[in-house]
Amino acid sequence: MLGRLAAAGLLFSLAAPRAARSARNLEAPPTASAPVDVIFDTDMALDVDDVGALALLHALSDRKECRILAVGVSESARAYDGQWAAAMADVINTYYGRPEIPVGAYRGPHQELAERGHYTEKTVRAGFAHRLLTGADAPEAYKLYRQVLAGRPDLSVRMVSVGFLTNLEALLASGPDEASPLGGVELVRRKVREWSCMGGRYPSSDEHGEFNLATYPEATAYVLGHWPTPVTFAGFELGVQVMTGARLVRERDPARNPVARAYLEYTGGKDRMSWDQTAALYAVRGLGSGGRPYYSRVAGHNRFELLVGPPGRGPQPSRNVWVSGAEAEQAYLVAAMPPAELAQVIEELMMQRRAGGR
Ligand SMILES: [Ca+2]
Repeated sequence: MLGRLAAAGLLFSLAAPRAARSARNLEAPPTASAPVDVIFDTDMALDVDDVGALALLHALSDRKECRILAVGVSESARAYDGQWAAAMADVINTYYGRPEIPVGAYRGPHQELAERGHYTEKTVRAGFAHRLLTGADAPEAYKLYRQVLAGRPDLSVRMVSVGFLTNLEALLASGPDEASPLGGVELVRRKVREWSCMGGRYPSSDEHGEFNLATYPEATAYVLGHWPTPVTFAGFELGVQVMTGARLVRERDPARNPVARAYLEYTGGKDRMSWDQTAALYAVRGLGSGGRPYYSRVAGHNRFELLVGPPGRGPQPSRNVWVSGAEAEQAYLVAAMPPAELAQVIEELMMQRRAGGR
């Protein structure tokens, strides 16, 4: 592994922050004082923490802390995972009483992955109400995001991504359309306040990268090189310590609650790491809530490097490296409470009974 790293040549690196350092720095993290508008971008079928994150956002919506404007699936709708992920997202939205939340899908090329999200197919087929049957029927996510962003006040939307950056690449690369005369970068600059990204490892990954950033490395390089707003990263090392799901499966009925069902299908009832929930929680509550600090942040920027690796199957090798700098518009999160306490905060939201439901 080390030999491969030493032999790897740096092809190019991107991701120096381009946004102007102005009032939009990271000194004003989100607070719980007003509902936070979020777009949730997910690779839901590959792991179950995406389900936990979307459930958490619905719980926070029931508490009037956020609004979910749209959900986008970052796996290609041409492939198994993307087809079922979109239906799974619709199942969850419908369960929480928000079937109107639009669900979009990525339509670009599919990166073949060894693991497949069978839990989504099993849960969707288990009889939970939903209208969207497959990602193939969903609108293209970046177009959906353009529509949603164009209709929102300036600097009001928080983007939450907990999977691949395929949709965000398509959004940034998009040109004017019927939704907006603005190009993608300018539309994001105008409408998005901050991007909360589960991706990368901090202060640096090895040459295998982190799954979300490394599976579509060209998309990652493009997005990190062009994203025009503050970004806060929740890294692998944060969520890997935060174990949730077992209590959810024990105390909620998997026959009635699709979140519990998805966890049961994926984990068999055991706890699972909570990578995606850490980013979703930050997007809505910022560094803490109710006088309880969840996180602290390390300022700087995330340098993403595409490496020259041995020819073979799979994506090009990549890694991320944190470059510290107090004036930067990016940060990564560090837990400010013991992982078990953060897990309790997250799991209680995942378990929160839906408004008017059981
Ligand atoms: Ca994910």
